[in-house]
Amino acid sequence: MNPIKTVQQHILDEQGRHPGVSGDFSDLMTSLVMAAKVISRDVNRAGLVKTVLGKTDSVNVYGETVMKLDDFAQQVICQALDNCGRVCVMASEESENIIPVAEGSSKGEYVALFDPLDGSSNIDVNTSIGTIFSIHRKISDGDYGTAADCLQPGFKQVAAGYFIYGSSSMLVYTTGNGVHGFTLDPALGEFMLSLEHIRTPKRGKIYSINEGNLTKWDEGTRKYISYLKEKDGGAGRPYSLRYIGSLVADFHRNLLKGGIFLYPGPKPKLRLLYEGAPLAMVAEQAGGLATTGTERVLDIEPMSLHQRIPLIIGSYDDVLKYQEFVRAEIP
Ligand code: AFP
Repeated sequence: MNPIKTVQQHILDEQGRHPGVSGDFSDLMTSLVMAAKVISRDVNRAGLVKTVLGKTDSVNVYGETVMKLDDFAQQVICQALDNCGRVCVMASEESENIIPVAEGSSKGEYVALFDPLDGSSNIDVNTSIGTIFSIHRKISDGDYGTAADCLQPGFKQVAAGYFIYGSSSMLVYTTGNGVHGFTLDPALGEFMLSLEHIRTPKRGKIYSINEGNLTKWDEGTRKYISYLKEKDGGAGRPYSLRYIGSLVADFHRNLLKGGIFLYPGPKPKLRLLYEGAPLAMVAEQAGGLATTGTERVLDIEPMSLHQRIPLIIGSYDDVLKYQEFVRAEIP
Protein backbone atom coordinates (compact mmCIF):
# COMPACT_ATOMS: atom_id res chain seq x y z
CA MET A 1 0.00 0.00 0.00
CA ASN A 2 1.24 3.51 -0.83
CA PRO A 3 1.88 5.80 2.13
CA ILE A 4 -0.96 8.29 2.70
CA LYS A 5 0.64 11.39 1.27
CA THR A 6 -0.57 14.46 -0.58
CA VAL A 7 1.31 15.80 -3.56
CA GLN A 8 2.41 18.81 -1.47
CA GLN A 9 3.95 16.50 1.15
CA HIS A 10 5.64 14.55 -1.61
CA ILE A 11 7.11 17.70 -3.17
CA LEU A 12 8.44 18.79 0.23
CA ASP A 13 10.03 15.35 0.72
CA GLU A 14 11.64 15.62 -2.73
CA GLN A 15 12.89 19.07 -1.81
CA GLY A 16 14.73 17.59 1.16
CA ARG A 17 16.28 14.81 -0.91
CA HIS A 18 16.93 16.52 -4.22
CA PRO A 19 19.34 19.49 -4.31
CA GLY A 20 17.77 20.85 -7.53
CA VAL A 21 14.35 21.31 -5.91
CA SER A 22 13.81 24.47 -3.88
CA GLY A 23 11.02 25.95 -1.79
CA ASP A 24 10.18 28.22 -4.72
CA PHE A 25 9.57 25.16 -6.84
CA SER A 26 7.20 23.77 -4.21
CA ASP A 27 5.23 27.02 -4.32
CA LEU A 28 5.05 26.83 -8.10
CA MET A 29 3.82 23.23 -8.04
CA THR A 30 1.27 24.03 -5.35
CA SER A 31 -0.17 26.75 -7.60
CA LEU A 32 -0.21 24.46 -10.61
CA VAL A 33 -1.99 21.78 -8.58
CA MET A 34 -4.57 24.34 -7.46
CA ALA A 35 -5.17 25.37 -11.08
CA ALA A 36 -5.61 21.72 -12.06
CA LYS A 37 -8.19 21.20 -9.31
CA VAL A 38 -10.21 24.10 -10.71
CA ILE A 39 -9.89 22.78 -14.29
CA SER A 40 -10.76 19.25 -13.16
CA ARG A 41 -13.90 20.53 -11.44
CA ASP A 42 -15.05 22.33 -14.56
CA VAL A 43 -14.15 19.47 -16.91
CA ASN A 44 -16.27 17.18 -14.72
CA ARG A 45 -19.17 19.63 -14.83
CA ALA A 46 -18.85 20.28 -18.55
CA GLY A 47 -21.87 18.17 -19.47
CA LEU A 48 -24.03 19.99 -16.91
CA VAL A 49 -22.80 23.53 -17.38
CA LYS A 50 -23.32 24.14 -21.08
CA THR A 51 -21.55 27.48 -20.93
CA VAL A 52 -18.19 25.72 -20.67
CA LEU A 53 -18.85 23.42 -23.64
CA GLY A 54 -18.61 24.31 -27.29
CA LYS A 55 -16.44 26.62 -29.31
CA THR A 56 -15.46 30.27 -29.01
CA ASP A 57 -15.19 32.57 -32.00
CA SER A 58 -11.41 32.72 -31.81
CA VAL A 59 -8.84 30.63 -33.64
CA ASN A 60 -5.47 29.66 -32.11
CA VAL A 61 -2.04 29.99 -33.76
CA TYR A 62 -2.53 26.70 -35.65
CA GLY A 63 -5.82 27.87 -37.17
CA GLU A 64 -7.88 25.58 -34.89
CA THR A 65 -11.07 26.81 -33.28
CA VAL A 66 -10.50 27.39 -29.56
CA MET A 67 -12.92 25.56 -27.27
CA LYS A 68 -14.30 27.43 -24.28
CA LEU A 69 -12.64 25.10 -21.81
CA ASP A 70 -9.26 25.71 -23.47
CA ASP A 71 -9.70 29.42 -22.86
CA PHE A 72 -10.77 28.81 -19.32
CA ALA A 73 -7.90 26.41 -18.55
CA GLN A 74 -5.38 28.86 -20.00
CA GLN A 75 -6.71 31.70 -17.84
CA VAL A 76 -6.77 29.62 -14.67
CA ILE A 77 -3.17 28.44 -15.11
CA CYS A 78 -1.86 31.90 -16.01
CA GLN A 79 -3.57 33.46 -12.99
CA ALA A 80 -2.39 30.76 -10.60
CA LEU A 81 1.22 31.01 -11.79
CA ASP A 82 1.14 34.80 -11.83
CA ASN A 83 -0.05 34.86 -8.27
CA CYS A 84 2.55 32.43 -6.99
CA GLY A 85 5.38 34.83 -7.83
CA ARG A 86 7.85 32.07 -8.72
CA VAL A 87 7.58 32.33 -12.51
CA CYS A 88 9.35 34.90 -14.71
CA VAL A 89 7.67 34.04 -18.01
CA MET A 90 5.18 31.53 -19.43
CA ALA A 91 4.40 30.07 -22.85
CA SER A 92 1.35 28.11 -23.89
CA GLU A 93 0.26 26.08 -26.85
CA GLU A 94 -2.71 28.43 -27.09
CA SER A 95 -0.72 31.68 -27.25
CA GLU A 96 1.34 32.84 -30.19
CA ASN A 97 3.93 34.71 -28.12
CA ILE A 98 5.45 34.35 -24.69
CA ILE A 99 3.14 35.27 -21.82
CA PRO A 100 4.82 37.83 -19.58
CA VAL A 101 3.97 37.66 -15.89
CA ALA A 102 1.46 40.33 -14.89
CA GLU A 103 2.81 43.67 -13.81
CA GLY A 104 3.11 43.70 -10.07
CA SER A 105 3.80 39.98 -9.79
CA SER A 106 7.19 39.28 -8.34
CA LYS A 107 9.68 37.86 -10.80
CA GLY A 108 10.51 34.26 -10.06
CA GLU A 109 13.35 32.07 -11.21
CA TYR A 110 11.24 29.53 -13.09
CA VAL A 111 9.80 29.30 -16.60
CA ALA A 112 6.48 27.50 -17.14
CA LEU A 113 5.41 26.04 -20.48
CA PHE A 114 2.09 24.28 -20.86
CA ASP A 115 -0.61 22.87 -23.05
CA PRO A 116 -3.61 23.96 -20.97
CA LEU A 117 -6.08 21.41 -22.32
CA ASP A 118 -4.58 18.76 -24.57
CA GLY A 119 -7.08 16.72 -26.58
CA SER A 120 -9.61 19.51 -26.48
CA SER A 121 -11.45 18.33 -29.60
CA ASN A 122 -12.61 15.48 -27.33
CA ILE A 123 -14.17 17.77 -24.73
CA ASP A 124 -17.70 17.44 -26.06
CA VAL A 125 -17.64 13.63 -26.10
CA ASN A 126 -16.58 12.87 -22.55
CA THR A 127 -13.13 11.49 -23.34
CA SER A 128 -10.09 11.93 -21.10
CA ILE A 129 -8.17 15.15 -21.71
CA GLY A 130 -5.28 16.72 -19.85
CA THR A 131 -2.88 19.53 -19.02
CA ILE A 132 0.80 19.04 -19.88
CA PHE A 133 3.49 21.15 -18.23
CA SER A 134 7.23 21.72 -18.46
CA ILE A 135 9.31 23.74 -15.99
CA HIS A 136 12.71 25.27 -16.71
CA ARG A 137 15.01 27.56 -14.79
CA LYS A 138 15.41 31.16 -15.96
CA ILE A 139 18.65 31.61 -17.93
CA SER A 140 18.35 35.20 -19.14
CA ASP A 141 19.57 38.24 -17.25
CA GLY A 142 17.13 40.91 -16.19
CA ASP A 143 14.02 40.89 -14.06
CA TYR A 144 11.58 39.36 -16.52
CA GLY A 145 11.91 36.20 -18.56
CA THR A 146 12.32 36.17 -22.34
CA ALA A 147 11.70 33.83 -25.27
CA ALA A 148 15.24 32.48 -24.76
CA ASP A 149 14.15 31.16 -21.35
CA CYS A 150 11.36 29.22 -23.06
CA LEU A 151 13.53 27.88 -25.90
CA GLN A 152 15.65 25.48 -23.84
CA PRO A 153 16.22 21.84 -24.75
CA GLY A 154 14.20 19.24 -22.87
CA PHE A 155 17.16 17.75 -21.00
CA LYS A 156 17.33 21.02 -19.04
CA GLN A 157 13.80 20.67 -17.67
CA VAL A 158 13.60 20.92 -13.88
CA ALA A 159 10.26 19.14 -13.85
CA ALA A 160 7.62 17.92 -16.26
CA GLY A 161 4.35 16.07 -16.14
CA TYR A 162 0.67 16.14 -16.81
CA PHE A 163 -2.75 16.17 -15.23
CA ILE A 164 -5.28 13.81 -16.77
CA TYR A 165 -8.98 14.49 -16.34
CA GLY A 166 -10.60 11.10 -16.81
CA SER A 167 -12.64 8.61 -14.80
CA SER A 168 -10.57 10.12 -12.00
CA SER A 169 -8.19 13.05 -12.21
CA MET A 170 -4.51 12.28 -11.82
CA LEU A 171 -1.20 14.11 -11.69
CA VAL A 172 1.87 12.32 -13.04
CA TYR A 173 5.15 14.21 -12.69
CA THR A 174 8.91 13.97 -12.39
CA THR A 175 11.67 16.22 -11.09
CA GLY A 176 14.30 13.87 -12.48
CA ASN A 177 14.03 11.49 -9.56
CA GLY A 178 11.54 8.95 -10.91
CA VAL A 179 7.92 9.37 -11.95
CA HIS A 180 5.12 9.56 -9.41
CA GLY A 181 1.34 9.49 -9.77
CA PHE A 182 -1.31 11.13 -7.58
CA THR A 183 -5.07 10.66 -7.77
CA LEU A 184 -7.46 13.46 -6.88
CA ASP A 185 -9.62 12.36 -3.95
CA PRO A 186 -12.83 14.32 -4.53
CA ALA A 187 -13.84 14.07 -0.86
CA LEU A 188 -10.51 15.39 0.43
CA GLY A 189 -9.92 17.74 -2.49
CA GLU A 190 -6.29 16.57 -2.55
CA PHE A 191 -4.10 14.75 -5.04
CA MET A 192 -3.02 11.68 -3.04
CA LEU A 193 0.02 9.53 -3.87
CA SER A 194 -1.26 6.48 -5.73
CA LEU A 195 1.65 5.33 -7.92
CA GLU A 196 5.17 5.76 -6.56
CA HIS A 197 8.15 5.26 -8.88
CA ILE A 198 6.22 4.32 -12.00
CA ARG A 199 8.21 2.06 -14.34
CA THR A 200 6.89 1.50 -17.83
CA PRO A 201 7.20 -2.08 -19.16
CA LYS A 202 10.39 -2.53 -21.22
CA ARG A 203 8.24 -3.77 -24.05
CA GLY A 204 4.50 -3.46 -24.66
CA LYS A 205 1.77 -5.00 -26.78
CA ILE A 206 0.01 -1.78 -27.78
CA TYR A 207 0.67 0.66 -30.63
CA SER A 208 -1.08 4.01 -30.89
CA ILE A 209 -1.13 5.88 -34.17
CA ASN A 210 -3.69 7.60 -36.39
CA GLU A 211 -3.88 4.94 -39.13
CA GLY A 212 -5.95 7.30 -41.26
CA ASN A 213 -2.68 9.08 -42.04
CA LEU A 214 -1.03 5.96 -43.50
CA THR A 215 -0.49 7.49 -46.93
CA LYS A 216 1.33 10.44 -45.33
CA TRP A 217 3.81 8.37 -43.29
CA ASP A 218 7.46 7.94 -44.11
CA GLU A 219 8.51 4.51 -45.40
CA GLY A 220 10.18 3.44 -42.11
CA THR A 221 6.96 4.03 -40.16
CA ARG A 222 4.88 2.17 -42.77
CA LYS A 223 7.15 -0.88 -42.57
CA TYR A 224 7.29 -0.78 -38.76
CA ILE A 225 3.50 -0.72 -38.41
CA SER A 226 3.18 -3.64 -40.88
CA TYR A 227 5.77 -5.51 -38.77
CA LEU A 228 3.71 -4.96 -35.59
CA LYS A 229 0.68 -6.50 -37.30
CA GLU A 230 2.47 -9.68 -38.38
CA LYS A 231 1.70 -12.83 -36.44
CA ASP A 232 4.70 -14.00 -34.44
CA GLY A 233 3.54 -15.47 -31.13
CA GLY A 234 7.06 -15.87 -29.75
CA ALA A 235 7.80 -12.17 -30.24
CA GLY A 236 4.41 -11.09 -28.92
CA ARG A 237 3.04 -9.92 -32.27
CA PRO A 238 0.58 -8.87 -33.52
CA TYR A 239 0.25 -5.81 -31.27
CA SER A 240 -3.14 -4.29 -30.43
CA LEU A 241 -4.07 -0.86 -31.75
CA ARG A 242 -5.37 1.62 -29.17
CA TYR A 243 -5.80 5.26 -30.21
CA ILE A 244 -7.92 7.84 -28.43
CA GLY A 245 -6.66 10.98 -30.19
CA SER A 246 -5.94 12.66 -26.89
CA LEU A 247 -2.19 12.50 -26.32
CA VAL A 248 -2.30 12.57 -22.53
CA ALA A 249 -4.78 9.69 -22.47
CA ASP A 250 -2.88 7.62 -25.04
CA PHE A 251 0.46 8.32 -23.34
CA HIS A 252 -0.86 7.57 -19.84
CA ARG A 253 -2.32 4.21 -20.85
CA ASN A 254 0.88 3.17 -22.62
CA LEU A 255 3.04 4.38 -19.71
CA LEU A 256 1.23 2.06 -17.34
CA LYS A 257 0.55 -0.89 -19.66
CA GLY A 258 3.55 -0.62 -22.01
CA GLY A 259 3.46 0.22 -25.70
CA ILE A 260 4.40 2.81 -28.27
CA PHE A 261 2.70 6.04 -29.35
CA LEU A 262 3.60 7.44 -32.77
CA TYR A 263 2.85 10.75 -34.48
CA PRO A 264 5.48 10.54 -37.22
CA GLY A 265 6.66 12.87 -39.99
CA PRO A 266 7.09 14.03 -42.57
CA LYS A 267 4.31 16.45 -41.56
CA PRO A 268 4.37 16.24 -37.75
CA LYS A 269 1.57 17.70 -35.65
CA LEU A 270 2.74 17.65 -32.04
CA ARG A 271 4.63 20.50 -30.44
CA LEU A 272 8.09 20.14 -28.98
CA LEU A 273 7.76 22.51 -26.03
CA TYR A 274 4.26 21.69 -24.81
CA GLU A 275 3.92 17.98 -25.66
CA GLY A 276 7.14 16.33 -26.87
CA ALA A 277 9.73 17.50 -24.34
CA PRO A 278 7.66 17.17 -21.15
CA LEU A 279 6.32 13.72 -22.03
CA ALA A 280 9.80 12.63 -23.14
CA MET A 281 11.15 13.49 -19.68
CA VAL A 282 8.37 11.48 -18.04
CA ALA A 283 8.94 8.54 -20.43
CA GLU A 284 12.70 8.44 -19.86
CA GLN A 285 12.34 8.78 -16.11
CA ALA A 286 9.99 5.78 -16.18
CA GLY A 287 12.48 3.69 -18.17
CA GLY A 288 11.10 4.41 -21.66
CA LEU A 289 12.34 6.41 -24.64
CA ALA A 290 11.22 9.27 -26.89
CA THR A 291 12.59 9.96 -30.35
CA THR A 292 11.79 11.73 -33.59
CA GLY A 293 13.02 8.58 -35.33
CA THR A 294 16.53 9.97 -35.71
CA GLU A 295 17.03 12.17 -32.65
CA ARG A 296 16.40 11.94 -28.91
CA VAL A 297 13.54 14.35 -28.17
CA LEU A 298 15.21 15.72 -25.03
CA ASP A 299 18.29 16.75 -27.07
CA ILE A 300 16.44 18.96 -29.56
CA GLU A 301 17.38 22.65 -29.40
CA PRO A 302 14.06 24.48 -29.92
CA MET A 303 14.04 26.99 -32.77
CA SER A 304 10.61 28.51 -32.14
CA LEU A 305 7.83 28.48 -29.58
CA HIS A 306 5.49 26.40 -31.73
CA GLN A 307 7.94 24.01 -33.39
CA ARG A 308 6.40 20.66 -34.29
CA ILE A 309 8.29 17.36 -34.16
CA PRO A 310 7.64 13.74 -35.04
CA LEU A 311 6.99 12.07 -31.66
CA ILE A 312 7.56 8.37 -31.11
CA ILE A 313 7.40 7.60 -27.41
CA GLY A 314 6.91 4.69 -25.07
CA SER A 315 8.47 1.40 -24.03
CA TYR A 316 12.24 1.19 -24.44
CA ASP A 317 12.47 -1.87 -26.70
CA ASP A 318 9.56 -0.75 -28.88
CA VAL A 319 11.05 2.69 -29.56
CA LEU A 320 14.47 1.14 -30.29
CA LYS A 321 12.88 -1.24 -32.78
CA TYR A 322 11.09 1.67 -34.46
CA GLN A 323 14.40 3.50 -34.85
CA GLU A 324 15.89 0.43 -36.57
CA PHE A 325 13.13 0.60 -39.20
CA VAL A 326 13.59 4.33 -39.76
CA ARG A 327 17.40 4.08 -39.99
CA ALA A 328 17.14 1.23 -42.50
CA GLU A 329 15.39 3.64 -44.88
CA ILE A 330 18.05 6.35 -44.61
CA PRO A 331 20.38 6.10 -47.65
P1 AFP B 1 -6.67 18.63 -30.03
O1 AFP B 1 -6.14 19.28 -28.75
O2 AFP B 1 -6.98 19.60 -31.11
O3 AFP B 1 -7.79 17.70 -29.74
O4 AFP B 1 -5.45 17.78 -30.61
C1 AFP B 1 -5.02 16.71 -29.86
C2 AFP B 1 -3.63 16.37 -30.25
O5 AFP B 1 -2.79 17.49 -30.25
C3 AFP B 1 -3.07 15.27 -29.36
O6 AFP B 1 -3.60 15.30 -28.08
C4 AFP B 1 -3.44 14.00 -30.10
O7 AFP B 1 -2.56 12.94 -29.84
C5 AFP B 1 -3.36 14.42 -31.55
O8 AFP B 1 -3.63 15.81 -31.57
C6 AFP B 1 -4.37 13.70 -32.38
O9 AFP B 1 -4.23 14.12 -33.70
P2 AFP B 1 -5.05 13.42 -34.89
O10 AFP B 1 -6.49 13.77 -34.69
O11 AFP B 1 -4.47 14.02 -36.13
O12 AFP B 1 -4.82 11.94 -34.80
